[in-house]
Amino acid sequence: MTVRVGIVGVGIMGADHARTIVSHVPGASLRAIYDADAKRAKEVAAETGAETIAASPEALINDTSIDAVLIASPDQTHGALTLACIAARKPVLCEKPLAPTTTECLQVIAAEAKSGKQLVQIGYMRRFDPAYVEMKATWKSGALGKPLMFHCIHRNVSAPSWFDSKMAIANSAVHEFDIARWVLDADLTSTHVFRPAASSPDAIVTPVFLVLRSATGQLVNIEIFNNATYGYDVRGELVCEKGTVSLRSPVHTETSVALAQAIPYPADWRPRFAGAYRLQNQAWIKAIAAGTTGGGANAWDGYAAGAVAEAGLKSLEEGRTVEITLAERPGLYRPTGT
Ligand code: ISE
Repeated sequence: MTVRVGIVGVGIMGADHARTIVSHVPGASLRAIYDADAKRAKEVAAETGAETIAASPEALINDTSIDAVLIASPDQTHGALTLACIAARKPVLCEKPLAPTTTECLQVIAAEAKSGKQLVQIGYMRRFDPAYVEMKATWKSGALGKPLMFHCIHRNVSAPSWFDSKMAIANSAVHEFDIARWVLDADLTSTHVFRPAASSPDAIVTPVFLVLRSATGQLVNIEIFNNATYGYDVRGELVCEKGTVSLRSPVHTETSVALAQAIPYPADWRPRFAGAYRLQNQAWIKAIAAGTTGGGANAWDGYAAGAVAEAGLKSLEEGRTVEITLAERPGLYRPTGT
């Protein structure tokens, strides 16, 4: 069976997904794309060979020749489009975050639980990244003892001026929230957000530094620095009773010249997580063809990361530690971390 995919939103991430689907995902075809920018849609269709350009997101979602939908439109559209996919009973891979508010996330959970079938996967692709997979397997093997602390660093080269500290939490740190829950097998129960003083009055650098606790007692600290300038750099070190396990980024070469040795940094997340995106999309399509769900983060996980983000935004505003209490999990969803 070929799974015919439609992609809503072909900006940076949607176009990347389109390329991944056509080049690296056996059993999938790119049936249609939609983008609010018609010129962009045409360019991506020409590049990827997408069969048609849909007139609207709704037309794409309800098109009977489309089996599965990938949502990569702006964050604030995710919730409503995911609900439309559930109403059409179509499997959907929605880019993170599931929705900007937990109220909206819970609407998706309620609709999916009512449909009785898991249709939603969230694009928290790090769960497929070999380095994080190995990190989790290493502590689970018991060789390092129990985890105590998880240090997470997330640096981007630059971000637009509207990408403020709130966006750092709602759009960037959500990756860390999800992967910390997944690696530790535990929900996050409180957060406190700190910010360094601005280096100058007009500085656009807006790093945030979060300290969180997990339900099983570990401390997690997260640095998000979206204007780090030197490269895209994601680091993680899990400190356990008898040792630590750290992520290594996939690099292929190092250069020695002019009395220095250099290892390159990617300009953004796409090269760093290319393997994870491929594995995620392959698993999604394979599961759809088999009539099952694709593993990865489900709608509940999307809600849980959203709840941490909401608490983080509150902490940013109020300057205090904010507790995180999750709603009751419907039976449709597997326990945290599995
Ligand atoms: C972006 O939306 C992503 O998802 C990237 O993975 C992340 O590194 C970046 O900070 C986000 O803004």
